[in-house]
Amino acid sequence: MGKLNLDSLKYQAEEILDNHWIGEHVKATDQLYPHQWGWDAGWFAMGLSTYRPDRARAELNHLMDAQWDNGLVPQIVFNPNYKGEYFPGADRWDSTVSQHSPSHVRTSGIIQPPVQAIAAKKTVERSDEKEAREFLEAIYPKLLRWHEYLYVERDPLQEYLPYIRHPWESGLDNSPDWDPALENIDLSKIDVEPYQRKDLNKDVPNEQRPSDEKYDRYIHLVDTFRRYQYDESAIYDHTNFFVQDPLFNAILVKANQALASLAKWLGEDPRRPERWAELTSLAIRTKLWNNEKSRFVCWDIVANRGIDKPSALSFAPFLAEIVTKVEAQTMYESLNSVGYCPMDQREETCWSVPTYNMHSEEFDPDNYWRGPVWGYTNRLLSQGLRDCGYIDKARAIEKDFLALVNKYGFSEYYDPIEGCPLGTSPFPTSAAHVLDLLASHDYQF
Ligand code: 2M8
Repeated sequence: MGKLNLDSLKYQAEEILDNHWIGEHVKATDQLYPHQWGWDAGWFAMGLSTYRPDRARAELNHLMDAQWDNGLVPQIVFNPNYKGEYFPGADRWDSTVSQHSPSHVRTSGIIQPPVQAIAAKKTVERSDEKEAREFLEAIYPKLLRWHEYLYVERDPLQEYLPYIRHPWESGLDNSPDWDPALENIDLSKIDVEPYQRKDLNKDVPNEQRPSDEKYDRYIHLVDTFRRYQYDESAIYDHTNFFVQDPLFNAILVKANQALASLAKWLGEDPRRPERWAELTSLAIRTKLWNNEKSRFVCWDIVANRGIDKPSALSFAPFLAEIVTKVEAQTMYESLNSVGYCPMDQREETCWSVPTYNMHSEEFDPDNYWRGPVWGYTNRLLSQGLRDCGYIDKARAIEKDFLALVNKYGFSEYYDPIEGCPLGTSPFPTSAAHVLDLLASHDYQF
């Protein structure tokens, strides 16, 4: 690996975010995702806060301004200037059918992993005190309401493990983790209303995107949510994709901890988010740990069974230090094995972390979330490893991501064997990951 010029990476990353700044927020990408995305907004704020905390605050404010009055923070806030460029767009979602959606802006009717409180904490830490306070006083109640929505509307079993009801809510859209639960939807009995994908034949080869068969199921879910006017209990009665995801919930634990410390900073009572963090940690450990396989799994609520897949998502509980020392060591050994590119298998014969075990049948090095290395998962896992004391492994994962970006540019994702860039490029979220990473640690590569 050649020497990494970290100053140059920082400069390039800032330039990408600046070029995608459209006045109120970062456009997720020029072609493929021309709107504001919920969890990307959080990652953008983490990156922007390292050099333009004013923009980090604006990014989060723009997203939270589109919050529904039941607390839902949408996966997409649509920009009317790019109408027709993304599918499913504002018309297909038609958020106006919900009594809870905002009237001044159109959004989708699903969510994404709740990274925003974590982003708000970093933004506060990197802002001037006066501006931080003004920002936090306005955004804190909205963040609290967002987490409350997850526990009130998304946890009908009252297990403190909010569910996702669409694969897009996980952020890891077509991970093999969702395949068994998607099979609960019997396509032979459904006429999906006609649609035309907008993600194909653009700047990304079609084989790197999810299949048409997957899209039929995705769109069927969207249409059903709209038909039931985004009423959560009606959706619960009439659809059958409900999954408790360890990654989503580990992020929620971390976000609750961030919220609790923001509460203290403001002089508010931190006990609700603290309690949520404890109860969700406990629930992940008790319900989602598969003893036989020694790993965390997703839980399919409809089939009432674990979905045991060897994906990067199964290591997520590192993130919130949910594991015991013994479980952590077992997970570490698995994460540092040949299926996920171990530290001793270098240089450049593989890149960590593949999002799916490379020795599994379903592994695909080039297809979206079915194998490639992504900044989101690298960032989350390395943070978790650091928190659990696995510093060398964390640094190896961070170094791999920086080296991939250095060698191939700021791509959306990368082939874990060849290392080559995949998806769209430049990808602003990868730029944000790099900025936050460089601001968080001192490297001597
Ligand atoms: C991808 O997801 C969107 C749907 O949300 C899509 O494929 O159209 C995912 O990688 C997701 O994690 C990401 O937030 C989004 C925007 O970057 O793109």
